[in-house]
Amino acid sequence: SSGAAAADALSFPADFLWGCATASYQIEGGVKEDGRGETNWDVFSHTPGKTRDGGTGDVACDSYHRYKEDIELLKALGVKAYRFSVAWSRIFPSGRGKPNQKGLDYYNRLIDGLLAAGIEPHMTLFHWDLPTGLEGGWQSRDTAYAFGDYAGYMAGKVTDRVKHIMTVNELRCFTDLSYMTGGKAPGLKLPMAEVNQIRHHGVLAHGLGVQAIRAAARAGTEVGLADNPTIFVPAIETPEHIAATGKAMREENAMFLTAILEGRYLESYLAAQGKDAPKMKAGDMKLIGSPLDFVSLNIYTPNFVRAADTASGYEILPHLANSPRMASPWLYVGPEALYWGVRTVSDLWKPKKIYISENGTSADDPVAQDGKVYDADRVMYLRNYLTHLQRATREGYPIEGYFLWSLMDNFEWEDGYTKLFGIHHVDFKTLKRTPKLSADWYRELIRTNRLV
Ligand code: PNW
Repeated sequence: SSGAAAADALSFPADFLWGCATASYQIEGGVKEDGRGETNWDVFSHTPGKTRDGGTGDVACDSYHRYKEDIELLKALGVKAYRFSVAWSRIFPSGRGKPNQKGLDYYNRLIDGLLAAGIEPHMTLFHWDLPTGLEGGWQSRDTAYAFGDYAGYMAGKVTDRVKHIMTVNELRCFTDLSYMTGGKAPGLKLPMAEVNQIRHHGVLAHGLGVQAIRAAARAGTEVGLADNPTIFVPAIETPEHIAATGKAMREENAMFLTAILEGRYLESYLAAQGKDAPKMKAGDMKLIGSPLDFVSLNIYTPNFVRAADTASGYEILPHLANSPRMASPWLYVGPEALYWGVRTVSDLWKPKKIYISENGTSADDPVAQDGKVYDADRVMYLRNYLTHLQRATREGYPIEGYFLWSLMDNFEWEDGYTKLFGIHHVDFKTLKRTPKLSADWYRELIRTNRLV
């Protein structure tokens, strides 16, 4: 793992953990089955105009019924690990109260199936599908406590078999993009005082979750989170721009990852928010800063930064209309993001272990005559990004593994089914899964443990 010398200039460390990632609402379907409760995304996706072409997760990839096929896909790829998320409302239909055994049974079947196939389950507890029974959603501090209770319950039930638990996925997405800019459920555009409070409830939920998991888990359980800090890349790889990159990383993520890894809010963040700064209770920051066993990063897009004579000491260079990007408008191409994401997090906060919990791309490649998708552009994207991750392993950064987003085409939130990230094509009429060219490429990468 960390720092192990590579066999040659293109190899990954021998025990590097290759995986694929998915999330409950994006793949499961079965939204009314076995007592699952309603979530914010059920409501949002059924509200006209909120998702592209009115897409919903009602059926999605039907993994609630086809999880055995998903495990077969994973086996055929040769991955060692699978990152999936638990639908909170299958376990506690209204977010708290009496647990629903049938919901838990589904995840037990999935976990046992993965283990039988020799695949490590890496479980995320919250990937945005919030039970609507939790009135007020993330606006309510109570939601953070409900999350802690749910996290502790799950840890008690699964840590005999699940050794890696992530509390939440992508703080910025379920706070800012949901309550400030409003593209994601529940689609609100609130004033900053409320947004900052929601951010605080998000990081507090994570901290309460960590504590509850530690209290309930078997020995040997590793706890972390999957976050998507804004990733910075030095405009030029010189000491001054590298220093500016670290500053930007810390400052621009002050309300999320910096708060979690330092157990405090930076003065600069609190000062900038002024009267809109979050209201805290005694002990909150200690909970938020609960020590972690690993940090997982979802990395897609770079932001180039230069040292500058500004108050902060840096300037973030804007993305341009013709900057290279993939099928999703926000997905700018910058393979260096994978290296610099790992390096800045490692240099700033020295976590014991780092994982890439998501990386991948949308692409528009059509189904060819022979029924296969030849997504050479996705292969190009992955090969380039992984070249830079391999550099991080070579230089001894504690990067343990990589989860490709995503195992298969799925419900891409407000983009519905118009932006597809899978390395397996899913025919959403028949639900048949077919490996794309990128799946063949990933299988070969895993087999050789070497860039191909
Ligand atoms: C992540 N952005 O979302 C999520 O964790 C996945 O559920 C999702 O399917 C995947 O990436 C692809 O989108 C993001 O605007 C959504 O920068 C938007 C952004 C980043 C990540």
